[in-house]
Amino acid sequence: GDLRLAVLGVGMMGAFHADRLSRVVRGARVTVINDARAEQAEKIAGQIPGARVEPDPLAAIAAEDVDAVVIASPGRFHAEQVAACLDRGIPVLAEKPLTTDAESAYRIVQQEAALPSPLIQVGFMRRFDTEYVQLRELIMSGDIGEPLLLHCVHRNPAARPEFDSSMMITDSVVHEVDVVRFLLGEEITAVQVIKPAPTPGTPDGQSDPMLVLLTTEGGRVATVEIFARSGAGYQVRTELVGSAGSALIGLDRGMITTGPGTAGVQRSEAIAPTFIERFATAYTTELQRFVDAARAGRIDGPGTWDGYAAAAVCEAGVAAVRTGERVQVSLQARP
Ligand code: ISE
Repeated sequence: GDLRLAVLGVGMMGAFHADRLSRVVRGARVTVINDARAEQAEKIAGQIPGARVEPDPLAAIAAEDVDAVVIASPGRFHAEQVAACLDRGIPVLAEKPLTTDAESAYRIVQQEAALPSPLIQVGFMRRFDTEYVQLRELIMSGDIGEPLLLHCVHRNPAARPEFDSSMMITDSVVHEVDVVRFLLGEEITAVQVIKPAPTPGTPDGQSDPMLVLLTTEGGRVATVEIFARSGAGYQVRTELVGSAGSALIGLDRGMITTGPGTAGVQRSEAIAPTFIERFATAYTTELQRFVDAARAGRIDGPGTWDGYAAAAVCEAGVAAVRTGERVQVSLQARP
């Protein structure tokens, strides 16, 4: 029968997942909705036929009418909720970050490694985006030569004041951390952060934008420009420079218009307002992959090790923001 899911945390992301799971993804049914805000839980459950609210996240994970869990609660709740899913032995799609620090993420790695088979898929949805997949295939084909440099741009239009420089690393740059590991197929060994003059609206004591330099095992370097508050649409681009050419992904498709500008006739393109529009198809593919794998009893896709490695790099990144130093990343043994 259908995979019966609990969705924990129904803010922007969780509400989107719950909707897609109930209306678009095949073989899935949302039975339980949980959110720390009772009103929000009621509102979302009210939009999903057959879904009920469970106010306690651990009770939602334990519920009899739940076969698998999607965790989209704030990152600080992930460690406990993911562990509870592993305790019960049911599959879990955990939104990024897997957890907020390397130590708790590694505990999850160890807990999962002791099970007969992996149960966690981590929400690195860019791995399901057609352009990232194409870029990876191009690199693997060798047609672009040796991959040398990656330039990543990640601009969010706006953010709440609580979205500080640490969260810019753990919640936003974490995607580039995974993209670099995914595209280059090697671990990141050091992180450095440069803090340009802040954009207006940056909260006191915070840095927005930042330039993050990621160095890999093979000595390759990725630059990441991160804005929480660029003021101008959602823009995520990645350019790979290889020894035999370069490739750029992430120019928004959508409507292109031409019209008069200050320098004559200019061409303009529509920009996705948020990550929901930009990555809608990737999120749906991600959910379908999780549901298919959970029903087949074989979880795949970005896994716990990817979540742990990203947490370790981001922990170093947060230290790099604070100290201004280049911070080394060292990973524990892979089980
Ligand atoms: C958000 O949580 C996401 O995961 C988006 O993909 C990212 O672009 C954004 O910066 C994060 O806040």
